Amino acid sequence: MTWWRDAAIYQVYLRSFADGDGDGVGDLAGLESRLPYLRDLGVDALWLSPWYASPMADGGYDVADYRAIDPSFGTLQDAERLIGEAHRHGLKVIIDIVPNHTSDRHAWFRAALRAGAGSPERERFHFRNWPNNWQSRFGGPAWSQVDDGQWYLHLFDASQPDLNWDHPEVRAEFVSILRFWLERGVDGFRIDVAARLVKQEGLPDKPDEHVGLPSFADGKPAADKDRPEVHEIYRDWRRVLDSYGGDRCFVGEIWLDDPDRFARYLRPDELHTAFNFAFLKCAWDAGALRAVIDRTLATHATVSAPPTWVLSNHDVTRHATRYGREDTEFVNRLHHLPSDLELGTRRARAAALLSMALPGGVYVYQGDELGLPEVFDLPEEARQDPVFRRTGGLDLGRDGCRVPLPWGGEAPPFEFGGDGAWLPQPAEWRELTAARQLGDPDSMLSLYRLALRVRRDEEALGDGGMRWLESEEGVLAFERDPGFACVVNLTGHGVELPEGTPLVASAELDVSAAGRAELPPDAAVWLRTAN
Ligand code: ISL
Repeated sequence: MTWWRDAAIYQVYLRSFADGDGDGVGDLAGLESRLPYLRDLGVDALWLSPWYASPMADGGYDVADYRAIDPSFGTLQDAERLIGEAHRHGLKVIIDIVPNHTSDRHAWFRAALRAGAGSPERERFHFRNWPNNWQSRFGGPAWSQVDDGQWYLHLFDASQPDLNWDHPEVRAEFVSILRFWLERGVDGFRIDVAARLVKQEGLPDKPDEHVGLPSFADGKPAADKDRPEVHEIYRDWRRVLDSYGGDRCFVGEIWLDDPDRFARYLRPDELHTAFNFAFLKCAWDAGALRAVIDRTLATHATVSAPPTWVLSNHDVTRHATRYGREDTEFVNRLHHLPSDLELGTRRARAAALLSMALPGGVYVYQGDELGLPEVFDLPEEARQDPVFRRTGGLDLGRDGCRVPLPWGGEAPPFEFGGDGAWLPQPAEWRELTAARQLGDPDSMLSLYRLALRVRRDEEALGDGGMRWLESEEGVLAFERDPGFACVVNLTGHGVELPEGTPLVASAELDVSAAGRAELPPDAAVWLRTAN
C-alpha cells in the first residue's frame, strides 16, 4: 500500500518549531536537530509550511522566490540536507506550494509595477482600471491601487497579488517549480488554497449576498473559487509528479462544503488526498461527530482517495481550547474564548484517539501532541497575522495558534532557542514542555507516542473500512477489522465497555468488582476485541 493512504502527517510550522541559530525564529537547523523527536513520536511524514524566500507578511504564504529558502530558515543546501536527513529518520517530506498568489516582492510583480498599464508584465496578475466588489479573505476589499491608478486583485493580503492562471507563463512556471523540488527529493506537495487559482472570465461582481466579511463557512463555488478550469492544472501537475516515480502525493487545501465538488479533485489523474476540515467546524457532540464521519466516509466511497482527519492547523483556534467550551462550533476568533482547559485537554486526548482510529490519513499540527492551548493574550505589537491588522483587531487572527513550541526548561523561551521567541510563550507552558511530558507516562505526549506506535503496528488501523457498533446515545463506538474497536464517551457519565483488552486509553479506566471496565466521560479507548 502507498504510504500516504494511511499516513500520520505532522505539520511543521517552521518559524515556531525550533530555533537552531538563536534569533528567536524557528529554522531548518532547529528542525533537523529535532528529527529524532519526530521519529520517536511515530509520525510517518512531515508537511512543512512554506520555507521559501518571503517578506513574511503572511508567515511565508507570500512567496518572493519559489526556488530559494528564506534566509531566516537557512539555505537551499540546508533544505536539501533536511530532506535527506528526514528520509534517514524514516520520515517523508511534503512541502507547501503557494500557487494562487505571490508576494508583492516577487520579481514578476516588481516587473509588473515598473512596466506599467497595458504591459505584458501586468498580464501575469489581475490588473484592471477599476476594482470589482470582491472582498479579501482577510477582510477589506480584494483590490489595491498602484501609483499609475490601476488596481490589482488580491484574495488575501494586499502584499499577496493573485496570479493570472489563464496565462501560459504562469502555468509553465509552476511546472518548473514542481520539477525543481521533485529533483531535490520531496515526497509531495500541499497545495495552498487549491480551489481558487482560476477566476471567472471578466472577474464579474459577486451577488450581494456573497459579499461581506470573510467566512470560513462559505463553501460554495463562486467567481473566485472552484472554477472548472482549475482541474486542468492538477491534471498537468499530476503528469509531472508521476513522471518522477516513487510514491509521491498531492494534498489539496480545499475548503468546499459540497462533497461532490470536493470529490472532483480526488481523482487518479488529479490530487491524491485533500484535508478534511469537517472536524474543525464540529462541536464536541456525539451526533455531530458521527454525522461528520458518515458524511466523510460516504464522500470517499465514491473516489479512490482515502479520507483524512484534521483537528487543528496553523489557521484555526487550537482544539484543546475549542473543546473546552460547550459551543465548539467553528471558531470565530473574534473574541477571547473563555475555555475550561482541563475539560478541553481531556477531550483533546479523546479526540486524538478518535482521529487516529478512523480510516485514512491523520494530521497532527505541531504542539497538538503537547496539548498546547490557543494563546489569546499576545501583546498587540507582537501580533503579526495580517488578519488582525486588516480587520482592525476585530478578529484576533491566527498568531495564537502559532506560538513557538516549549521544548524544555522552566521559563520562556523553553529551549525553543535564543533569548526570546518571536511570539511570547505563556509562563504556564512550563507544565507543557516536551521534556517534562516525556518523563510523564500520563502526559499528552506519552499518549500520542503510544497511540501512534500502536496505530503503525496495528494492521486494522490502515485505510480499510469501519463499522459502527451498537451503543447508547452519546457514545461513539466502531470496529475496524480485524478485532479492533474504538469507543469514545461523550455522555456525562461512565459507560461500560464492550468486552476486549484495552490497548490505549485517554483516561484511566474504572474497573468494577465484576471485572468490566468503565470508560469515564470525555474519554476514548482502543480495544482488542474478541473476533
Ligand atoms: O477562503 C477560505 C474559506 O473559504 C479560507 O479558508 C482560505 O482557504 C484559507 O484561509 C487559506 O489558507 C491558506 O492560504 C492563506 C494562508 O494565509 C493560510 O495560512 C493558508 O493555510 C493564504 O496563502
